[in-house]
Amino acid sequence: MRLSQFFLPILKENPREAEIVSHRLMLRAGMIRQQGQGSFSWLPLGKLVLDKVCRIIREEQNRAGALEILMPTIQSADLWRESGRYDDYGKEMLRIKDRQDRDMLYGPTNEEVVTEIVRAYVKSYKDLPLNLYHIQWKFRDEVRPRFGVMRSREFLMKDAYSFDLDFEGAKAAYNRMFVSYLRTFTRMGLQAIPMRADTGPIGGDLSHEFIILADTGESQVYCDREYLSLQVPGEKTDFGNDVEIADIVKTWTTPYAATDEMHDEAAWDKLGEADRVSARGIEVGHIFHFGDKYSKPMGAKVTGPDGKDHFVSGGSYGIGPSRLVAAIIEASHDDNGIIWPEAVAPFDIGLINMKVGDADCDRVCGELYSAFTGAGKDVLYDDTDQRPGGKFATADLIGLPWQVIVGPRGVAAGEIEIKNRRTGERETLPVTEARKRFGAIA
Ligand code: P5A
Repeated sequence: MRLSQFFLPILKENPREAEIVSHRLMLRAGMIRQQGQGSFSWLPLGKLVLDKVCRIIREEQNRAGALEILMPTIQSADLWRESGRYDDYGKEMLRIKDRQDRDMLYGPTNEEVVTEIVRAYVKSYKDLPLNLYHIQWKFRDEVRPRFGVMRSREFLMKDAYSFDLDFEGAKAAYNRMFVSYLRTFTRMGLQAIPMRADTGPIGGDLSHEFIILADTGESQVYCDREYLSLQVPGEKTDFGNDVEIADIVKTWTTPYAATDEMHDEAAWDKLGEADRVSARGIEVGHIFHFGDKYSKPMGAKVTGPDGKDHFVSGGSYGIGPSRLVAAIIEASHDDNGIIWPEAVAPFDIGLINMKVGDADCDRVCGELYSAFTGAGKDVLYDDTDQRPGGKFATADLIGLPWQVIVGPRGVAAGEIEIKNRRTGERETLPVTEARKRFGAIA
């Protein structure tokens, strides 16, 4: 992508409304545009990152055996009357009427809709286990939308829903999602700690929040320092092996970790002073086991191997991709801007032409651009007539992992410079070496 043809509305000044660094940097880097209270448009740079985050989530959900669907945002109130949540949910739910005066709502979550699907089609235990997920917009009329996309009213959620014959099956499904979440967040360069959590309006008796430690986090959390060095399960993890998965969950739930609402002072006191981490945290995922909370009132049952009817045992599993984009920035930035982990970077390389119009710079940039893109790299080519200082500032602000800098003096000597955004290290290389560095053999 040529920057001259991209839409990157960079802000020079710090936006006054932004209280935390991720909100400030997302606005300054032209990633999002606020459209109303707690409501944002995703501009091209932001959308690229959001898509990369969603891709990782999808890959890990699919790996763990979940199947992608897509459910509507606008739901019928009648379904929610069946589960009993229409009255319980309170003011966070946006209630709407259609032209026939029917009560509708903008989904804050989808337990009812997905249970209706399962009730309609799944009749036998042989059709289980089943885990259906989608990545869809939600609306919650939050009391205090704040911090940009971190706590917005309209936000993206990956929500998965598992259905099993009994508790044992449901627990195995819960465990698979638990392990899948560990892998998902690690792939985004985040260290997420699962913590016992309150179940709130989703309900149930077993729940974990996945928390990123960050000073700007909204939750107070407590955990054993051991979590900071636990090994995250690798790509070869066998999601078909319930025992292996349960073992991983055991390892990740044995040391103490809890959010404020579930904090147990007695257990905490038993930890040595040096092992205690008491910090602020950002909740990026939340998983629930709730058994027959929805299947029973809504009549979602299957015939078991015993020939009898069983209400399916369920759980739901949420990740906030839009919040994650902000959380990644909270965890990875410096004074000059964002530092994207490679897996979610909007582009892999920022190719900077220091003197557009100089025949040699233009030629070398053109060649490198084709070579890098040919090697499968996403490249943002700064071919604008901005001055070099401005180009460097933009490249640092938008945080691409690598900058490849092409200037007239270097080019005359057959050399270019590369800069690693994270370490700040610069290296001068012959052009052919630079190609090789990014997998583009001359
Ligand atoms: C689990 C999936 C649920 O709604 N039902 C379906 C369950 N859980 S949750 O904890 O309430 O939300 C799941 C994740 O969504 C993100 N999230 C938000 N992101 C941005 N702005 C918000 N206002 C917001 N509310 C929730 C979080 O990442 C949360 O873990």
